[in-house]
Amino acid sequence: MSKRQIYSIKAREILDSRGKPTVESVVILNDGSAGRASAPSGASTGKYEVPELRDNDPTRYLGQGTLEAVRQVNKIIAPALCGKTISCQQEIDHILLSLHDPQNGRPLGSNATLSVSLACAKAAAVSYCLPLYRYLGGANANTLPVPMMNILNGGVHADNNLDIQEFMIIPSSELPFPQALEHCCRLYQRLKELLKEKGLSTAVGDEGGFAPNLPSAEEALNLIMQAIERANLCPGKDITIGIDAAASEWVCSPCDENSIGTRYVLPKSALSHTTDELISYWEGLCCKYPIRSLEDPLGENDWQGFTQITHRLGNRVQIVGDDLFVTNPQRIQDGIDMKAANAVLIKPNQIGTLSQTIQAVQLAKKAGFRTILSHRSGETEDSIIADLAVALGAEMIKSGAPCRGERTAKYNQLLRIFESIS
Ligand code: 2PG
Ligand code: MG
Repeated sequence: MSKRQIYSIKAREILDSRGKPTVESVVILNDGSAGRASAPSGASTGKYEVPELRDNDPTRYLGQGTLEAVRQVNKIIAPALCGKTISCQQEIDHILLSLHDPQNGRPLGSNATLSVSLACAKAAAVSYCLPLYRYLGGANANTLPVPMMNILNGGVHADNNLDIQEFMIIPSSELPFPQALEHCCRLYQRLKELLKEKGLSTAVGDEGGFAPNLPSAEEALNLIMQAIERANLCPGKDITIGIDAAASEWVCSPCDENSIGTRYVLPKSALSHTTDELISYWEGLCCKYPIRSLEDPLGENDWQGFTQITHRLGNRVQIVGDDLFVTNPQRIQDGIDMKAANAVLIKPNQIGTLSQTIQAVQLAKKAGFRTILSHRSGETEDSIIADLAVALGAEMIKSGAPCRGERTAKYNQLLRIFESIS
């Protein structure tokens, strides 16, 4: 019996930041080392994500319970993985992917597989007496990601009238992480001040950004510009802006045969655009404001639109595929071949295991795409994406506003990592 073999795996149902259940798994090794990890959960979920498993039992948590996923961990995963060597992450993940639920013959839920996959990596790091970012990243993992902070929320993350899901601020990549963080926090507080002065709501959305009702996206951007100046920061230099449109939520139908692409109808404002019109709209906004990053500016099936917008704006704006790629190496490869973006959002729960997440990052990096480790709108206090961002050398991290403990947990972990590598 080796000390680095898996001794036990146990899951439980816990709550995420929206008060919905999710899965937490604990992996214990023969040497007593333990790793605990949980699965986050999205709201603007991409169609091609590996599905999470929900109970659909209306008598518990309005059907959102995760006891079935807990059962999958305890009854299917644990027997298959106990006795395996913890440092063989790829083999562990390969087994996780090959398992099927005998009750329905289907692959396991991503909330079951991911929580175990991540908990295994954490247990291994403990056993080797290394911080997780060092265990996974080796000696070269010494660069911290630039935060992209979502300070104004809309779309399905807030009950206001903004169709764009996220307005983010991006500090200069020249700054050490703590200073970059300070710039973002200062700006966030200045924005709050400004909203109060204007009699606008300072209530926050799911990711901690403010969620006021505003007449238009331009008005949201104008407020951010004012807040940048109030924070004594220079727009375009100290701070640039990122947008996540989450435009898969806007897709209405494919256009008729005389027009190219997809028809988009923005659910809150009822504005309607073709692919071409939407691209021109983004181009106009990028000319008017210091926008450096555009995530999901088009829907998850609009590959041609993505190729077109990358061709038009890609030399000055980061075009990020989230729902388009769903952290899936095959879809990322398609995107590379089609030049459909120049950056990839990386969300481990979209694909379900750590090894596939690592593969997705490596593939993107090899093609010169930027990588952004990302939280989900439904999060837990697990800060693993901070360690993953450093371990995998991701250029950026997206973890919401500097508000709400499940968001700041990731930024705080990066402060700890910064201290230990400085
Ligand atoms: C996104 C994410 C995180 P959700 O679209 O990028 O901000 O949202 O987790 O709801 O998919
Ligand atoms: Mg997104």
